[in-house]
Amino acid sequence: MIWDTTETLPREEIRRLQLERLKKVVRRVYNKVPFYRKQFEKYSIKPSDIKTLEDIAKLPFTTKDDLRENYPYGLFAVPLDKLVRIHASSGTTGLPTVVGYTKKDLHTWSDLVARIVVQAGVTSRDVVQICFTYGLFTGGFGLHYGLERVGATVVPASSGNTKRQIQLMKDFHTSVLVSTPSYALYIAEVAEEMGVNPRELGLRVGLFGSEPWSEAMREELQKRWGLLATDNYGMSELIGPGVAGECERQNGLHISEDHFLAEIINPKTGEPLPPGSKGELVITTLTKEGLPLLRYRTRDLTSIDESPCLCGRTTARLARISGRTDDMLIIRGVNIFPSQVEEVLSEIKGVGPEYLIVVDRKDYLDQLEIQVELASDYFTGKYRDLEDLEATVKSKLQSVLNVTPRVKLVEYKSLERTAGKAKRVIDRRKERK
Ligand code: DLL
Repeated sequence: MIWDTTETLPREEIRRLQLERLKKVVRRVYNKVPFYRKQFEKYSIKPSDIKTLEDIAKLPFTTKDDLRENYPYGLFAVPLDKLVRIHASSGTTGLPTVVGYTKKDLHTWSDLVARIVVQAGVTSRDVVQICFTYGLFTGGFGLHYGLERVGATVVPASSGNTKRQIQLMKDFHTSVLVSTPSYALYIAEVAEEMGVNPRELGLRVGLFGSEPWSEAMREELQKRWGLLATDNYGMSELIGPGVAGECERQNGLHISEDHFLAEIINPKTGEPLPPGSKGELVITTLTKEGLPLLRYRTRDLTSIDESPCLCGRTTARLARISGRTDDMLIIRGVNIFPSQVEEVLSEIKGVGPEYLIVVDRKDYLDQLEIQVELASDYFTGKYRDLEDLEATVKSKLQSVLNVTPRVKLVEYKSLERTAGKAKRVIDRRKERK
């Protein structure tokens, strides 16, 4: 099913709509947001300079630092009395990023989330358990209102208290799970510990997002739960969940292009890259009233595919997010992404999907340790086998990363699980300075 007819517009129509909306948002921020007015003056640009979609490259980028420097409300384009909701991102480094919504923004947001849940196959007959935190994080409330818009029966379970989550699934006949992919895996582990086979809980769709994951993790989730695991992408600054999501074909995340104009740039030079290239995703919000953003640098690495999808939607699709520019670790001068580690591990039998990268510095030299959990069914009882497995993991990681890591095999379930976004990296080098 398709939620909204704009999802199937011919591409020229989408581009026409985008240009009309781009011109409008550029004029609006110029008139309403002093920060943007100053930026335009600094770069000697006028709203009238935007005549085509390509002209967007004339505009300066907006960054997370710009939001922080204008904390909390400095970039808002409406007075506070027009805002009806505030959310904020956790702010692991420094001040949180604050975002605000007008009534119309909330309406749009619910519609955008409705699109992604419908394209994943959710209907009004589903009972949907939301295991995202309800609060300043956009995941809980974002999915909640979109699912209600579709008419699904929402169970606002929030995250944590995992045994209770499983009990709720059983009692309420939950058919759809909303969570981070790592939490979904953890719930399955806890269910198995309780003697419950997750497959017998009868869930049919998983709406997973908010953190990077891999195809191997998708397969694992589909196998453990017996559901269709779909990916969806979003970001608080842009609106929250609902920016892009997979359809049942699981072949890229459809971008709601009538509301977001997506570009891929070279993260080093800021140059726009041609369609299909991999680089940093930059998004301009086309319809947001409360906090419109021009060319927002997401720091997420992906590519865009404009070819038609078998589902009939014409919107361009994002490839799975493969990492963040700021996730990149530089170890002894070599660039390393956590997703590379995940990919290597997914190809080795005997180890599970959970890992932790620990970076430290000793005698001015970077040290890389990768802790890898054994798979749940790994048991031979022979020390020699463990040694062999460790050597295999080490040599495969070494050949892909071009750095020699110390590999530490750890017991199944010994790495920390979280109910939110998984933590894959501990970098102790900062403490050493
Ligand atoms: O995570 C919004 C969201 C909530 C999306 C629920 C999907 C579901 P933030 O907390 O602001 O917003 O974090 C945004 O999370 O820049 C990505 O790095 C990462 N991220 C979000 N979705 C995905 C995904 C929400 N599907 C940041 N795959 C983004 C990979 C994702 N990374």
